[in-house]
Amino acid sequence: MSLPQKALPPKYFYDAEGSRLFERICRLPEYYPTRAELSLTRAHLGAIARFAGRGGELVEYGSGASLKTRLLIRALRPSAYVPVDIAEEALAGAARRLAREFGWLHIFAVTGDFSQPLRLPVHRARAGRRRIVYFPGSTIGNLTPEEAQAFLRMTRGQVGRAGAMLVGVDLKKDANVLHAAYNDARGVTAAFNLNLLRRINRELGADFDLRRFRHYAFYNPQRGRIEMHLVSLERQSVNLGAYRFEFASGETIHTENSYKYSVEEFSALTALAGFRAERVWRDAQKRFALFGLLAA
Ligand code: AVJ
Repeated sequence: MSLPQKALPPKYFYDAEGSRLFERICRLPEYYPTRAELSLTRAHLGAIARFAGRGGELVEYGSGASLKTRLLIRALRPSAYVPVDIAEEALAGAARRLAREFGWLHIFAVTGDFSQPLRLPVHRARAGRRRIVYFPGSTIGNLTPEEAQAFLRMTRGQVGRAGAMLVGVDLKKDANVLHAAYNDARGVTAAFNLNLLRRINRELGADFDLRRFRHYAFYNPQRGRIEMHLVSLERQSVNLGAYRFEFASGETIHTENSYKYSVEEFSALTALAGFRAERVWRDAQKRFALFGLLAA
């Protein structure tokens, strides 16, 4: 917040209310990624299961217990399922529901920030169990390509030589389609963005006036990313603990990037991280891709 371009990391969106708002985003008609990923997962489930192998240890970063996770658990029959998420409540609820639905499944939920090297519980029942890291939802799009490369490299270390990774990636497409997805008619994305300020007010005792900030999202074609900002509607100052932040009229807080890749771009990125993009599955409209990565 002290930098010339004020910015907040998107991982802080996901308090209980933010997690609920995100679930609503996923059901919006304009927000195609969730449905596109679900549809490609359904369409290619058999091939995905053959690629990942059955009976391994399935680690999932982010994204709670969605429909596509259930499909995968049913198809892979993993020996253990390790969901990792920063949103504690959402994670606990999801793990409970999965435990009820899949009585045979060993679940080890880990509350944590997977952008940092994380220690995963050691419970591999037998040596030789393969570890599969599942990173769906295009969450990797929140990272810059440099950060994404470092993250993939870290994950490459976690899965080892015999392991694999499944990564969901949102693809480059008509900027108007992208624009609509992050500027929905019902204003749910706007509420999701503004909720970050409400959270800072509540948890850090700041005095952001939400009526004086507006959601602004656009596609930046040079960078290949959606940028979300909160625009100050007037000149104002905000108190946050011992700090005081001045805003010029029109000045923004950059709250999120959502990178979009071509298949070639993302394949090249994985190669720089020690992976090989062995398989790429896409939905019928080629909006979204699931990459099956093996150690190079
Ligand atoms: C959860 C990061 C994949 O970038 O599309 C949705 C978050 N932000 N609408 C995305 C988000 C605004 C989402 N990810």
